[in-house]
Amino acid sequence: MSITTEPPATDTAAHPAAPVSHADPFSMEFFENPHRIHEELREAGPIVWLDRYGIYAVARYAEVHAVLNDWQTFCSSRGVGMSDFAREKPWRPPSLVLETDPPEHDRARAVLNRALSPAVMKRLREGFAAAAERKAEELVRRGSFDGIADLAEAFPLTVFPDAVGLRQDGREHLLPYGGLAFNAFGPDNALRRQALADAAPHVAWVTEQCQRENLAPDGIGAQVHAAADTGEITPAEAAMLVRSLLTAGLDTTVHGIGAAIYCLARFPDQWARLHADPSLARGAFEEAIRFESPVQTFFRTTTRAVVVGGTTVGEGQKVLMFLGAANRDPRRWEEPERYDISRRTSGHVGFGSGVHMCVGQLLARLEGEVMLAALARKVSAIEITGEPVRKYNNTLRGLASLPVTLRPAGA
Ligand code: Z7Z
Repeated sequence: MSITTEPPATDTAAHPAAPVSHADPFSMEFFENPHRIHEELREAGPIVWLDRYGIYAVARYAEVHAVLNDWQTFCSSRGVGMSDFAREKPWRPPSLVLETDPPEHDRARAVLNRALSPAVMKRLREGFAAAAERKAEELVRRGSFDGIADLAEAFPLTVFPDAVGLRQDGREHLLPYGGLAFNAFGPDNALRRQALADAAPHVAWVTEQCQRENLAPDGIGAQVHAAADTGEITPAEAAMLVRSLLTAGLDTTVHGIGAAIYCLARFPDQWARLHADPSLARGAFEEAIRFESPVQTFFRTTTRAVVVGGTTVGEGQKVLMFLGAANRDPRRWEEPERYDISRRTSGHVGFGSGVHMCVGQLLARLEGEVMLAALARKVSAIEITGEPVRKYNNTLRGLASLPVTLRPAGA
């Protein structure tokens, strides 16, 4: 491993500076096609200096994985966006689980782990599968539709807010709020500024829904609040953890399901395999997470000087991790550009890695699996019938629109 845990030598000449890249990974051009620059960044070296922003970046699997798994050196408590909370005021009160380090992190994490546990998934599965079945029937009936609005967004919106226990009205704030939070991790660019300029009504609604009295008594949100009854967390902390669910729980799964549909439409042989054996749905979803990496990037901040790939990185430096580049690093993956639903995907960093690894991954996988399985049983092929339109976000990679037509099974 090219990350040492030794303090760096005092002789800085012993550690050459990182190669420099002028790339802007938060530009529209980059969002259109990140893959070529991902390769350049991987090939440039184990760590690269992005001079446009004055930050370090890692794009190879080994370094991304190593940074994610060393929270002592690469902390989250100074923010996981470009902004350093030690220097700049965060746009909202920091998350108790995302933007903290152990031991504080672990207390919040334990509550969310329980609220999103395998036992909870077991309770949700039947209802989610039935909702997926109804959605698949509707889409087969329509034949042609938008794979993003009518499927990737529509399905999570029918199951996730109910599972959390949200009221019916106002749910239209959820996707804009998620979009805002994920844009806010980026630099002070037009995307981030616009998102913050439009934030107020979404922030107000989400904040209100986090209160215990606004959550159904049998939902995931109420379960988080129940942890306040034992004194494990305070009522105010419970509301903040519900905010985490609402921030990170919807846009991410929308992009995951969107990625899977986009992959399966571009690789018809893989749809054929899935149609022949719908039990491959979970693998098809997981491989789409690796292949598209809906969460493309986020940051850590160094707590001390550390040597990464031979370069000394000083204390208090932002390090950008390219999850999407790591998930297609040929040093780690065989034929990384191939979408293969039976690939052994374990170890991909699409859900992160280490102590902060996605706490909602079981819920995401449940949604992805049941939706893909329902479609796989009813549909023999899916065809892209119009130009896909990309959605621009500083963190999330996905489409705004994907016109598709389904061929019903047996037709
Ligand atoms: O706790 C939170 O509000 C929260 C927000 C965003 C938790 C996690 C995330 C997140 C998810 C960040 C995926 C980056 C990637």
